[in-house]
Amino acid sequence: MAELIIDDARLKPIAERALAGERLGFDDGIALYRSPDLLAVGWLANYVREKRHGNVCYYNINRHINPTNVCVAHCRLCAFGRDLDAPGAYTYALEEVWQRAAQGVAEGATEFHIVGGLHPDLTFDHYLELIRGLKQRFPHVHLKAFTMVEVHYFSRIAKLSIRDTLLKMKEAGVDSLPGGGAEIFNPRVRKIICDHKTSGQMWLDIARTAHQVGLRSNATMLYGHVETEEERVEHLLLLRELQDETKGFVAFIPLEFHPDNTALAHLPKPTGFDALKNIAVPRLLLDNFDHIKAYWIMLTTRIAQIALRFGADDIDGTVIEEKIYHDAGATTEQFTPRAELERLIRAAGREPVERDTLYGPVGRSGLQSAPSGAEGEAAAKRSSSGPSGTIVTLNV
Ligand code: V47
Repeated sequence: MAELIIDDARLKPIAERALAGERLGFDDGIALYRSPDLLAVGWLANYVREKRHGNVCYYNINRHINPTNVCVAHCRLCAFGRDLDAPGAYTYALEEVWQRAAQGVAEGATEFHIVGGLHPDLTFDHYLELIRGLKQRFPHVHLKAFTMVEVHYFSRIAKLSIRDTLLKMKEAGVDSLPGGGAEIFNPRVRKIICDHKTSGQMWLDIARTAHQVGLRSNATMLYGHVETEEERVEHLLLLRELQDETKGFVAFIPLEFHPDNTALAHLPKPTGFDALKNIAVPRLLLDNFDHIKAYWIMLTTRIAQIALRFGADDIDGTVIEEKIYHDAGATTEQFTPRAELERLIRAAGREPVERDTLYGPVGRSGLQSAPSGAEGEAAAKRSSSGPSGTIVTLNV
């Protein structure tokens, strides 16, 4: 019998509803964020996580490819984007993209994660050629390519509707979309951290259209800069509302803000407490999202590992050559080999399962397949540390 001891009396009614599987609301989200009782919040999130996924923790073998860092958006939150003629600006020729992809395949990648800057001169056709070239050379690799912000930009430069832009991307070989560019949807925050970028409403509209044309996507939230708790909860509930409508989101990834080398470098860095809260609270509010990722690149592998007991069921992938966070001062490695990801997962008492981008099984010898649907539920029930019963004790 598992026991939850709550130090913060305000959490008790929320705990009871979370344990009963009831949907939590705006005020609950605020109370969870404001509560200093991190262990109780994390315990609840872990309960929900184990109910869905048992002891399994997912990871994938992927390769990030950032075709250009030239960007016209000039977001204050970003250390990656450069002007065309600025020192450090780069744009890969298509051959270079394909070479990097071939290296990823040699290392076993099942996914290419492709995002880049909004380049003033590259055409939409160039990006379509990049995708076609990848699909032709590596037909078995899932192409998770271009954020809603890039889709918006492509639609403007190609003078196409969002729907037609997405359809052309799909036809060229894009399989799904990553979750970046969401930041915080609230316009007050966007004005400070990414003025001129696709609005929050537009991001959601593009995600809806992507899901409608059969392209699933991830969703993110960038926390730890100028946003309030209310703005975080609002962001999460907007995602939940859209997920109710489309069921198109695959995973949610909380992204911790890294201020170094950005125009917001004066802001204090988010803390470990923030990191775990921003895994746990989304797990509790996003009751219609299957997966919460602890993105080790920005959390560090140490915090990402702990997050596997605070609501996360996925530690992302091997990554290989991450640029966006490393330009913003991330001190993590750019690559974590499969054996090390598995070691971290096992050391947290979880069972590593390699997945593909959409959480399907990856058939490699010696590796388990990712359980899904009824199979996943059965795995959760079998799990030794799955939630077995609960006593809620108020310790005040
Ligand atoms: O959109 C940019 C963020 C995102 C900074 O879908 C920054 O599986 C912190 O979206 N500090 C890109 N964050 C990363 C991303 C992502 C990562 C992992 C997995 C998936 C997925 C998506 O990174 C950007 C922006 O929100 N970002 N600059 C910075 N200085």
